[in-house]
Amino acid sequence: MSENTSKQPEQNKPTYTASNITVLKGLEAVRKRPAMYIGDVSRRGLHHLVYEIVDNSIDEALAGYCDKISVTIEKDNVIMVEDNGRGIPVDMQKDEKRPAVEVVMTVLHAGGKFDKGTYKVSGGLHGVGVSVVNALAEWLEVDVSRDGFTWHQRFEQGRVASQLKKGVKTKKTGTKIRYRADFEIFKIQEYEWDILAERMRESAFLNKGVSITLRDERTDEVQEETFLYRGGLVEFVKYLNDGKQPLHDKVIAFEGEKEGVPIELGLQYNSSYQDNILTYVNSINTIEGGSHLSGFRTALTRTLNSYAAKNNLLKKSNVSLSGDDVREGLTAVLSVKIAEPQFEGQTKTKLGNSEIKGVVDSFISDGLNEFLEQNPSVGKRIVEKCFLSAQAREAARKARELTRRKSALESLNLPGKLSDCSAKDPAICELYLVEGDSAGGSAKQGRDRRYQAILPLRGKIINTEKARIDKILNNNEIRTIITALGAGFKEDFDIEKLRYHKIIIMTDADVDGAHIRTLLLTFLYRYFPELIIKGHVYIGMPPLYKIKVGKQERYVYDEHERAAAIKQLTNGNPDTKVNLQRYKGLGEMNPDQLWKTTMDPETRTLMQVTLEDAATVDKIFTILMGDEVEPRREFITTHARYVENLDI
Ligand code: 0RA
Repeated sequence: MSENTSKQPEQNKPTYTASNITVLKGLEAVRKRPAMYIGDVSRRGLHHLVYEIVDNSIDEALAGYCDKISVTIEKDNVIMVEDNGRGIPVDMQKDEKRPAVEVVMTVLHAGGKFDKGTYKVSGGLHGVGVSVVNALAEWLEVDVSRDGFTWHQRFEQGRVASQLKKGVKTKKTGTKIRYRADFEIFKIQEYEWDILAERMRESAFLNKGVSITLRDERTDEVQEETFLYRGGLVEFVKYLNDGKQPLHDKVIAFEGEKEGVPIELGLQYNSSYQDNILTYVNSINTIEGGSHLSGFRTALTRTLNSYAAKNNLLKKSNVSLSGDDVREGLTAVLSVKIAEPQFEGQTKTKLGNSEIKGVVDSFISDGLNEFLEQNPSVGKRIVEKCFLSAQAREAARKARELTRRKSALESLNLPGKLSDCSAKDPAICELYLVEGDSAGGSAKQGRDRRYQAILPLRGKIINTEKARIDKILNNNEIRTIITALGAGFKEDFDIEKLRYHKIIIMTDADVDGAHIRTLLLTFLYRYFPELIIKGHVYIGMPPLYKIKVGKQERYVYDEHERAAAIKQLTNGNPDTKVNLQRYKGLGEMNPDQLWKTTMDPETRTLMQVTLEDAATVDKIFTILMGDEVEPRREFITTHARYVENLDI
C-alpha cells in the first residue's frame, strides 16, 4: 500500500506519462467548453458542481455503504462535501499506474469504471463525474478515510498539485472533498441557499434514511438544516400536497421490484384541478417524462376505469374516464432505477428505454388493484372526483366544438386585438403579450412589425389554478391567447403549428404586473408545458429608471444597476445634477422608448422561463395562485426562481 504514497516531495512537478497527457487533454476540453459538460457557467452550472459531488455520495448510499452526507458552504465560497461511504479507492490503478483516487479526479468518466452494476447515470448533464468538478475548480482537496488510514491529495485547475499522501491511522471510512470553483470560468460567485436546500431535500426524499445536512458558514449567523426522511416518497408526496386539501388521509404507496427494475411510487389526490406528477430515474428528475411515466399513466387510467366499471361507480354507464380525468388533482412521485438509462429530449430528461413502460404499467396495475380492493371507500372517493372531471371535460368539449365551428380557436380567424407581424416564419416571429391597452398601443407603434406581433391583454386573466377547464375556455383573454398561438389546445395541440417561437410576457414592473405575469405563467405552465420546456416562453424586462446626466441617458433595470450607473455617469461626483425618472408602468414610455428599452433585440433583456425544478415550480404556483394569502404576499415581491437570465 505504501507505493501509493509517492516518495517525492509534494512541491516536485509530477512527471507526465502518455496517459497523463490524454488526461490533461480531457480536462482541458472541460475547461475550454464547460457548458458542454455542465450546461452553463452561470448560476445553474455553479450549483451543478455541488450536485455532482453529492450525487457521488448518494451513489455510495444506493450501494448501501453511506447514510450521512454533509454539505457546507464555507466562507469565500468554498464548498465542502463529506460522506461516510467507502471512500474513493486509493490503491494503484494498474492501467494508469497512479492511485485510483487520482484517476477518479483527473480522468473523465472514470468514477464508474470501478463500480459496475450500480445504477449509474449516463448521458445528459448528470453523472459527468467528479473529474469535471475538479477541472473547473481553482483548487480541490480530497481527504479519504479508507484501508485503515487517511489520505490526502490536492489539485489545481484539474492538475495534480500534490501527490497522494498517507496520513494518520483511522478506523473510519468516507470521502471529504473541498473545492473552490474557478471564478475565472464561472460568471456568478454566489451560492444560493434555497437552490441547494431544495435539491438536498429532493435527494433526501428519494433516498430514504440518508441524512443530508446543509450548512452555510458565509455569515456569522450560521444556517443549518438536515434533511432526513425515513418515509421516503410518502413524505415527499405529503410535502408536495402541503397547502392543498387531500382527498384521502394516507398517501398510497408501492415499492418493489419488477423484472429487475426497482420501482417506487407514492400518490395522493387533492381537491385541486391540477396534477403534479414527478418522475425520477436514478434520482434524476425526468422533467420531460418518458416510458416510465407512460407506463404509470396507462396503468392508472386502465385500473381506475375497470375498478369503476366493476363496482358500478359511474353514474352514467356510457362514460369512461380519460387520462386527464384520472389525473385531476393527483400528486404523485414515481422513482425507478435503471442500470442503463437512455435519456432523450430537448433537455435530456426524457427516459427512452421502451421496455420500462410495460414493467411500470404491470407493477402499478397490480399494486393499485390490490389497494382499491382493500380500501373501497378511498376508491369510491377517487372515482367520484374523476367522474366530476369527466363531466366538466365533456361540457368543455361541447363548448369547444361550438367555438371550433366558428373557427375561434383556429388561426384562420385571428383575434381582432392581435396586431400580427408580417413575417410568416415562426422561427423569427415573436408574440408580445402586453398588459393593458395603452402599453399595447405603444408596443404596437414601437415594434418592428416585420417579426413582432402584439397582443394587448385587458385587465386580469382568469386564475387557471382555481378553475376547471370548461370555465377557463370561456375566458376571452385565454381564448385570444390560444388562437394567437395557433397551435391548438390539449388533444389538438401541435407544436409544429406554433406561430411564434418567442412568446414574450411584458407587464409593468410593479406588484400588479407581477401578478398578471404569474397568471399568464400559470396558464402556460398548466396547459402548454411544452412551450416552456422547449424554451419558447420569455419575460420582457422593462427598465425601472431613466437616468439623465447632462446629455447622457441611461436606462437601468434594478436598484443595484441604478447606483452603479449614477456613479459612472457622474464620475463619482455627488454634486453633479442627476435627473432620475422612475417608470411606474409600460404606459409611461413612448413607443420609441419602449422599443429601445424592452423590445429591440440589440438592447433588450429577456429572461427565459425554464422548468428546472418541477417540484418547486408546482409549489410556487400553489403558493401564488392558491387559497392561502400570506405566503403569496411574501413571495410575489421577491424574485421568481423559475426564471433564468438570458439573451442580453
Ligand atoms: C470510485 C469507486 C468507488 C467509490 C467511489 C469512487 C466514490 C466516489 C465518491 C465521491 C464522493 N464520495 C465518494 N465515495 C466513493 C467504489 C469503492 C469500493 O469499491 O470500495
